[in-house]
Amino acid sequence: MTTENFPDIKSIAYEGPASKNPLAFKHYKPDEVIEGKTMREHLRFSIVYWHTMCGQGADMFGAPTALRPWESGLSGLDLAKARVPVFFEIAEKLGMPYYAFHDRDVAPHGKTLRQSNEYLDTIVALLKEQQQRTGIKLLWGTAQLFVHPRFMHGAATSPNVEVFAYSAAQVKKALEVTHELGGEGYTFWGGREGYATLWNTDMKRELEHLAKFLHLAVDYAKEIGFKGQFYIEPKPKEPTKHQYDSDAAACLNFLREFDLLPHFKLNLETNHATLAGHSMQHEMEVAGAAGALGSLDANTGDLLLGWDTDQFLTDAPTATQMMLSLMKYGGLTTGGVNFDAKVRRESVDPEDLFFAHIGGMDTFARGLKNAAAIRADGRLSAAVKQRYSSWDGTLGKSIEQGGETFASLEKLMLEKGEATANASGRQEFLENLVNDFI
Ligand code: XLS
Ligand code: NI
Ligand code: NI
Repeated sequence: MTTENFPDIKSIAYEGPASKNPLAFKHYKPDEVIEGKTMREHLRFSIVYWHTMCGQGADMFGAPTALRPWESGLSGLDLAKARVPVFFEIAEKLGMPYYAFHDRDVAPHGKTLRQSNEYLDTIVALLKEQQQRTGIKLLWGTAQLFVHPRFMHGAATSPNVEVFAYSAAQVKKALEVTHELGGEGYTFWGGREGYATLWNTDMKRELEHLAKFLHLAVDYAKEIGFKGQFYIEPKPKEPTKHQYDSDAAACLNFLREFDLLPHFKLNLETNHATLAGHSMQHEMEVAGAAGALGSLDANTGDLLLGWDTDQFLTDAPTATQMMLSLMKYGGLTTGGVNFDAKVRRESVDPEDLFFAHIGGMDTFARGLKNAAAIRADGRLSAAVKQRYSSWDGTLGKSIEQGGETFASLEKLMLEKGEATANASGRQEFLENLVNDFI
């Protein structure tokens, strides 16, 4: 690196819970071993290009606010080039093992598809150099199929067949560059794959087109030897009023219906879960039970604002729930804890990017430690096991193994006359137990 953009900020170190240094980790100690793996290996933190480098603090009522001295006077490809070393300096100082990007956040839109591809190639060469210099790896790549006006009616679900074709070409290229950069995954978030009104929408046809599109992507990945994990990222609404990938259950149903489940896992986002009227814990349990828990977009919404505010998660109880579900289903293998999160519009200074990520990383580190302690204690899982213990007897086993019919169960209950009395669910007892670890 020739010039440092943050000369006053050194690599962020672990100083422990008593530290008063805002540029230090209080909980994230990358080499600390928990349940046989280091924290670094458990959490597989990832920083995103779009919010970190492209987030300018604009909202639908207001202009950009962010102060980004490295951008001054630059635009287009020059701006794109200038952002690359800044991004990697931030990522490296935070000790991020991974990053993620959309094609059009790293490189600008060209006048034609060919020119866009050339711009992308130019930047990918720089990303590659930085990956080699720092050892930071690509968690996943993706194509931005939602900002440009051509995607106003959707990309793969557009009624305009040439937009489908354009989207295919764009994803083809995005897969190629993800592969070239050694990306460990590729994400589909259906930015505009949904509808604004059903009066103009053939939903069945749109869903079939979306499935066709994903199959073409799977085929092309095979063709070029890309072995990374494919993810689909649920979100219920915004920008469309109904997104087809609305929540984990809807995504799983769609993937199953169209024979895509063997090729996809879910990339779950905390803020999307709550927009869907679920907790993140719920979404993780749905995906985990289906063997499809792939990766996490780690952020949070504001309960008093009903949209995707993409804030950094600083709530230890939520992080604890998330890490408990994650560990229950075997932890992260290909995915990561990906900070799809942005600083607030009022947090205008470059160093706010550091405070934000440090807080997020510490919060997940706390969640991890809390979850490991709850697991070591064992009372929570023992209580769940106990709650189902009637199923471990002769009758339960026989039903689970297919040994009973309605008639045999009727016979049994006519003889008994009434089911055994129910035991307490102990909700408050268990809430108190969990709280003892937070
Ligand atoms: C938007 C999504 C998006 C995806 C990547 O709400 O979270 O950022 O993660 O396209
Ligand atoms: Ni996301
Ligand atoms: Ni989001």
